[in-house]
Amino acid sequence: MPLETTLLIVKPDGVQRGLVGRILTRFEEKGLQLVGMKMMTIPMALAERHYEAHKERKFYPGLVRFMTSSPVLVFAVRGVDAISISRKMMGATFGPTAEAGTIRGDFGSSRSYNLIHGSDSPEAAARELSLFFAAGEVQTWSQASMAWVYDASEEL
Ligand code: IDP
Ligand code: MG
Repeated sequence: MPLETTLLIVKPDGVQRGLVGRILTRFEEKGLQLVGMKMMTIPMALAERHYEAHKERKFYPGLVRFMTSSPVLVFAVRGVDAISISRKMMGATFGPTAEAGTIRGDFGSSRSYNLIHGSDSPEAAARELSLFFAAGEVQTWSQASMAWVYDASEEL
């Protein structure tokens, strides 16, 4: 399984509801390494590019309006299989039907205000990381606890 870096965003509803800490904590607790973080109000043009795959969908204008309406917390985590692990931790797209135990399942009750974005493939992760982080902003650092997160003798 590959070592991956993925792009996550605590959406405006997560920031407004004071859930940033609790959401970030879940990723730290899982053993994913924090490698980038910034608070920002997403400019309209960036939100449009980020979600351009959904441009033809009915919900697209509302989605772009929502994502630019208030600050977000953009962060990046790294780990073995980080993309699919993060997606599992987020839960299914809609709060009301997301599994309990996931971020959306535990905190979300809306189809559009669903607290968190996460890249859904290696290609999306590369694209989104470069949209939100300039070269050098994503860190490479040695974290002592990783010796106890991964079993070095284990076949990955
Ligand atoms: P994802 O965030 O789980 O990857 P996508 O299908 O990529 O889900 O949709 C992107 C975002 O657009 C969702 O997280 C949600 O905020 C919003 N969205 C998706 N489908 C709908 C919908 O049917 N109604 C309203 N908003 C939607
Ligand atoms: Mg998506």
